[in-house]
Amino acid sequence: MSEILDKLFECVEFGKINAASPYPPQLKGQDGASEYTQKALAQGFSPAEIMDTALIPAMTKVGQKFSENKIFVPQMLLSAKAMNAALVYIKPYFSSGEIKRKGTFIMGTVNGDLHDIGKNLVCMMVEGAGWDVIDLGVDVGPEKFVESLKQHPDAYVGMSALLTTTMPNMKIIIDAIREVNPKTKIIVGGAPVSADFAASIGADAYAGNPQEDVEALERFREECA
Ligand code: B12
Repeated sequence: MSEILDKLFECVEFGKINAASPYPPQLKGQDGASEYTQKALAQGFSPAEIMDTALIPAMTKVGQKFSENKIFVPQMLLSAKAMNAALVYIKPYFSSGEIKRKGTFIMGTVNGDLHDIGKNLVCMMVEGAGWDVIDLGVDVGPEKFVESLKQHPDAYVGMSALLTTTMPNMKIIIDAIREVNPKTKIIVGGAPVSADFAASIGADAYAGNPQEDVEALERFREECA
């Protein structure tokens, strides 16, 4: 890999957003993901090459480190921010069709629940892994999920719940989705949710963290190919 893409990988892995950002201390005063992405494009690297050899592998590594408790929420948030700073320059190529998205992921925190920190992390990591993400926000009931699925019938769905009192709403939403689109793959997550609970409400997968979510989406994509 070229030095510039190595540097971009490092910026995303360690959460160096741009030249002005003081974090992480070992990269203080150096360019960040924003500058390196612009430089890489100016030097003729294709957006797809930048995504596939620097940005996505860096986010995959971040996801793995988070799964293994080697880094924690603040570090992952900074990495996701660095990724987003890079994506600002890459996104125009998604809309032009030069880069293909892997698919669409519709995500929301279920009705009655306002916790969105985990959901936002999942959205950022999934977007960083090359998916189009539709974030429906918090307090999302069955109607909104179904409406979004009507607009994106091939999308995969993710739901988050942080309250034991809102976990049952996941089943109501799944039942509503199955009525209109029985084949939609649905992933559930959130601190009180477990694999057993996911199975009991008819979800297709449980994922404990954003990395597992990305892996489940990749599995579903391969199954559908
Ligand atoms: C921050 C917080 C709040 C904030 C939320 C701010 C926000 N914008 O989200 C505020 C102050 C608003 C809040 C309010 C309340 N909260 Co609160 N809150 C928390 C707290 C401290 C942290 C949650 C958090 O953000 N964690 C960090 C994120 C990164 O972790 P996470 O959400 O679990 O997400 C990770 C995974 O679960 C996973 N994930 C999450 N969603 C999904 C989805 C998918 C598809 C996948 C694959 C993965 C995934 O990925 C993330 C990264 O690994 C927790 C305690 C705790 N330690 O968890 C209590 C907690 C969740 N809250 C609790 C309660 C009771 C409430 C209130 C009812 C309090 C009250 N009496 O008003 C209200 C409810 C408001 C409502 N209707 O939702 C209880 C829930 C208890 C229970 N058994 O249900 C907890 C556990 C605190 C406690 N110990 O009592 N809360």
